[in-house]
Amino acid sequence: MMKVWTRRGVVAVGAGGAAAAMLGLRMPIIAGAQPPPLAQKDTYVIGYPQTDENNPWRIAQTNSVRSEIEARGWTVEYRNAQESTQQQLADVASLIAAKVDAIFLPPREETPLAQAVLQAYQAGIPVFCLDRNVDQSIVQAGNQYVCFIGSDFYQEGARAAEWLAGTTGGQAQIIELFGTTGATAAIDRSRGFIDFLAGTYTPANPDSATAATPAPVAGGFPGMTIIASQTGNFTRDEGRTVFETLYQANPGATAVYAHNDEMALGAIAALEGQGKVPGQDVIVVSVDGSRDALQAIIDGKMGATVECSPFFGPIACDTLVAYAAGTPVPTQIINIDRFYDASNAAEFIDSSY
Ligand code: GYE
Repeated sequence: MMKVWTRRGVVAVGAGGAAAAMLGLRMPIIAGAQPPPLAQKDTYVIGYPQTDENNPWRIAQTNSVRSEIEARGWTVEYRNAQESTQQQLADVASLIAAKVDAIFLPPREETPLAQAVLQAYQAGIPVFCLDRNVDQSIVQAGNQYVCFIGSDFYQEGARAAEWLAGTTGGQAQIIELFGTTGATAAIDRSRGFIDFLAGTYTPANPDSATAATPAPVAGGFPGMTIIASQTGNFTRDEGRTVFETLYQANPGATAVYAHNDEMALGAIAALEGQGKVPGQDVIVVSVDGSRDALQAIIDGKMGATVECSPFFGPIACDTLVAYAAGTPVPTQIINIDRFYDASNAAEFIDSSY
């Protein structure tokens, strides 16, 4: 879906809306708002408030964004919130105060960071949301910020469920390792997985439709049950400790669905620590496509992982240049991702991160 901007400039937020934003309340979308314009320049200062650097996916994302910005002779104002939503809010505030030209924002949690997007909008700084999105009941792409660039997480969840249903013949007792609570990637990966198993998954996004998009299965998979679900915060350590506890309480589990590879690798370590054979006693499926995950697939410990590309640098910078030139930019730009299992992990491991 394309959205064309007419450069009508920024529509002011009413006093009531600003007060509501300060109180952290949800506020209605400002109809007819336009993202702040961006001048065409030879060089830009880009604010990049990263969520954390605690896993290979994040490090790969930062390297991609930073190296692309620097290759163009632009400047990056980098911040690292170290997994704190409060810190990321403060980081965006500091980038607004520094009057950067634009912000590439990977929002840690979608609702709190919507307020940060609103503040950038009020300050006249265009925001491009990378990899995670913000709460659309507070701000919207094409209105208060330029666009969302990232994967279709809902589809990722469905693809993981489809593979698991096929591999287990529709019979599984599943432990779900949830990503960061409040993060788009976690919320939608969970929904897509649950909906596919329930038979209610319907491809939601025409922009990510490919031959690999799971077809809805009428009636779903009644033999597949999520017996426990808890956040492991997208990290390997928490994935391991949380899985240990959940598996002790649910020794009949036959599968793990982790919202990212790091937590899946933590679960694999926990299984091995308990004398179990991951890939046989318990089937593991996750999302990302990191090097360690592809190696675990080659080793037979992980069954499959849905790719979620972290390489945002070129697409983010190209989109910014198009926006500055007044070229129509889609309000969402969806990455088309691969799927890795035993059939292709060896082929792609060298290009992984
Ligand atoms: O899957 C995970 C990271 O938001 C898509 O965040 C991203 C996710 C990614 O920490 O590994």
